[in-house]
Amino acid sequence: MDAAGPRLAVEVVTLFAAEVRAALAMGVVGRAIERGVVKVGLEDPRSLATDVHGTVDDRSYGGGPGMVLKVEPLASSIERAAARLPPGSPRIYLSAQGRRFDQAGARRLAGLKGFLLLAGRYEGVDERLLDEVIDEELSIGDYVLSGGELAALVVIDAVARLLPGVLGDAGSADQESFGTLGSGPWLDWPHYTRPEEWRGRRVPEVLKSGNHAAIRRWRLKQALGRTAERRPDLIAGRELTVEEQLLLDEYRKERES
Ligand code: 4FV
Repeated sequence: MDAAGPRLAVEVVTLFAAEVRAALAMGVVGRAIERGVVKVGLEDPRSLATDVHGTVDDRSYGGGPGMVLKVEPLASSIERAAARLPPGSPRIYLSAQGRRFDQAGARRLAGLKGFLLLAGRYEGVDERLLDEVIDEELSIGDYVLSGGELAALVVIDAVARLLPGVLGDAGSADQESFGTLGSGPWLDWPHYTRPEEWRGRRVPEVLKSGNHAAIRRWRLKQALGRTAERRPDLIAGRELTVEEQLLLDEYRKERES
């Protein structure tokens, strides 16, 4: 950790601190934490439960299945963890009711000095906690998880990759899906490595040509074509450059033939 401290400080409030810590120790995120670029703190609300049993959940007012996380242990854990973060760090609850998390959201969080993630369990948390101490809700997708931990790990991974020095060569974060190749958040182009031929399938000649302009053009064409085919919602309403429109038309013609 250099004197200036971490580039990004994250606090995760979770009942499964050990599991989150273990999952964070993988790959580029694990290295970013080792190198002190990212600092991740963990806070377990059970340690702040007010009764001898360490109770953090209770039955739901109004009845119904499942338990709800109690407001007191969560509020004090959030406030204790937030005290370790740079002032103004947003407190984010991961839930299916949240704003959809995407690459633009990852770029926004990567621009901050710190943020707190609350990982719920059971049916969720007492709504008053969200009203009182949570700044925003984020969702990683329209499905219900049994806990917010996996969503918290998704957010930390997507954000950490955007921090300077975390990915091998600086440019690679830009040159990915939803990166900034050309004018838009296009899907990724196909990747190949040795062998040159596998089960009669050859690596596209252009990629072995060494002609970087032709390679860039081929990759942009693939990114545009695959985006138009698989995620037309990402292209709809976007102003393509003249070159991009040409490449997309070319891609479509080649697909028809
Ligand atoms: C979720 C999602 C999600 C809510 C109750 C965990 C669950 C339990 N988080 N995107 N979809 N969270 O389903 O982020 O607390």
